Amino acid sequence: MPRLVVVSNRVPLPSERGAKAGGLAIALADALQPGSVWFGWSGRRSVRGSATTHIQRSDGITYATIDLTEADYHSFYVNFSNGALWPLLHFRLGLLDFKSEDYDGYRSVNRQFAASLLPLLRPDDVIWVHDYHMIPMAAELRAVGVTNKIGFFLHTPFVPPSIFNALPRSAELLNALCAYDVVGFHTRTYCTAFLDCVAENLGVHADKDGRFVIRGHSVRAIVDPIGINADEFSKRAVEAARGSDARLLRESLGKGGLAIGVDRLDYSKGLINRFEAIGRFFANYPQHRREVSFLQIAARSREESGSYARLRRELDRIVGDTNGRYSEFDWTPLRYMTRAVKRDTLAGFFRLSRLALVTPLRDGMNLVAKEYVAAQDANDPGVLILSRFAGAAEEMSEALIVNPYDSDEIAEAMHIGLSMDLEERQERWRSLHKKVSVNTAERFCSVFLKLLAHPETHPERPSLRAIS
Ligand code: ADQ
Repeated sequence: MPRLVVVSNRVPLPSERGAKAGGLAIALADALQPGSVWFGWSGRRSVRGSATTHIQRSDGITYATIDLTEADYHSFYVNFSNGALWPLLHFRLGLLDFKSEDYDGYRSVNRQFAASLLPLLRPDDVIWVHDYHMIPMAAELRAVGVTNKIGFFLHTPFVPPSIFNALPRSAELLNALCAYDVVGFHTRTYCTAFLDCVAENLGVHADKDGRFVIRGHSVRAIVDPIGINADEFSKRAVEAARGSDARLLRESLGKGGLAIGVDRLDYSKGLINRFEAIGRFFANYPQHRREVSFLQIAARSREESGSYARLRRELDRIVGDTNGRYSEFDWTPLRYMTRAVKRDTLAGFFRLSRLALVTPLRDGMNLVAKEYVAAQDANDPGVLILSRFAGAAEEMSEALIVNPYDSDEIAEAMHIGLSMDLEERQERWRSLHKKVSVNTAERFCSVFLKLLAHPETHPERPSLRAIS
C-alpha cells in the first residue's frame, strides 16, 4: 500500500485537540493509518516563517508543519483565501475583495508548502490535498518535479463560470486545478460547475465520467460526498443525553422543548435570516410560544475579518430585539452562545432537540445536518429543516427543505416540524438515517483514494445509489 500524505491549510496537531476537534480530522480518521503523513500550517506566525519544518509523531502518524510570516498569514490566509476565495465560492460576489498582492502571497505560500513538503516525499506516496487554500499545491509540486499521484478535494461549493470568472486571475487557478490527477466535489452540481468552467474557459470538454486531458495530462473530476461516522456519533449522543450538560439544559427548559442550530459564526451559514425567521415564527405561530426555545451555538471564527465582525454585531442586535419582543420573565425564545461546544455535549443536545435548523445560504455539504440525524432516538426522532443550498440537500431530500432567504418559509417549516405526527417523523428519519449510515466518512475516504489510485475506474456504485 502506498503511503498517504495529506496536505491541508491547518494541521490538527494531536497536542492541541480540544473542544474544536476539526471536521477534517474526524473525516480522515480512517484513512490516516500508521505511517501516514499530515502536512500543513502549524497555526503559528513567526519571523522565520516556513524556514523550519516541525515534526510531531502520534499513533504512528507524522504531523509535519511549517509557520507563516505575519505578512504571508495576511495575504494568503486572511485576505485571499478568506476574503476572496471563500465569498466567491459561496456566491457572495459583493463580499469579494481581490488584491493582486494578496493573490501573489497565496501563490507564494503554496510554493513554500511545496518546497517544504518535497524533502519528505517518497516516489510512491499518494498525496491528498484539501480545500480552497491549497488549489495551486499540485502545480507547485509539479513545478519542482513531483510526479506522484496528487488528488484534491474541495470542501466548499464550486461556482458556475458566470460567478467564477468574476475573480481576477481565475483562469490561472483553474489551470492550477488541472495539475491534479483527481479533483473531488461534494455534489454533482459543483462537479458540473467545475467542468463547465473548464469547457468555457480552457476549451476542454470532459467525457461522461468527468475525465479530460489538458496539455497531455489526464484529470478526473468526481463526486464524493463527505459523511460522518454515524454509528459512533449515535453512541455518543445516547451517552451524552444522559450526561450532566444535557440534564442541565433539560432542566432549564422546564416543560418546553428545544430547537437547535449549530454552526461556525460565518455569513455563509444564514444566521441573520435564521434569527429573523425565529422572530417570524413566534409572531406567526403564537401557539408555540413557551412550547419551544431555540438554542443557537455559534463558534466564533475568522475574527480578524471585518465582514465577520459586522455579522456578529447584526446578530447581537437581532437576538436582543427578538428576546425583548417575545420573552416572558420565565421563558427566553432565543438562546445564543458564540463558543464552540464539546462534541459529546453537542451530540447530547442534538438528541434532546425536536427541531434542527440547518439553513446556510450556501454550504459545501454541512455535517451538522448529518450529525443531527445520527443523534436522534429512532422511537421519537426530531425533524431536520435543511436549506436547499446546502450540499447535504442533494442527498437528504426527506428533511423539510427550505429556501434559507425566505424567513416565512423557515417559520412555516418550524410549525410543520413541531406539529408533525410520530409516524411521519419516523418515516422521514428512517430514510435519512439510512443514507447517513451508508455514506460515511470511511466511504468518502475509500472512494477518493481508490479513484486516485486508479482514476480510469468507475466510482463505487452502491454508495452513489444510496444518494439518489
Ligand atoms: P464547516 O463550514 O466548518 O466545514 P460543517 O460541515 O457544518 O461546516 O462542519 C462543522 C463541524 O464542526 C461539524 O462537525 C460541527 O458539529 C462542528 N461545529 C460547528 N459549530 C460548532 C460549535 N459551535 N461547537 C462545536 N462544534 C461545532 C467545511 C464546509 C462544509 C463541509 C465541511 C466538510 O464549509 O460545507 O460540510 O467543510 O467537508
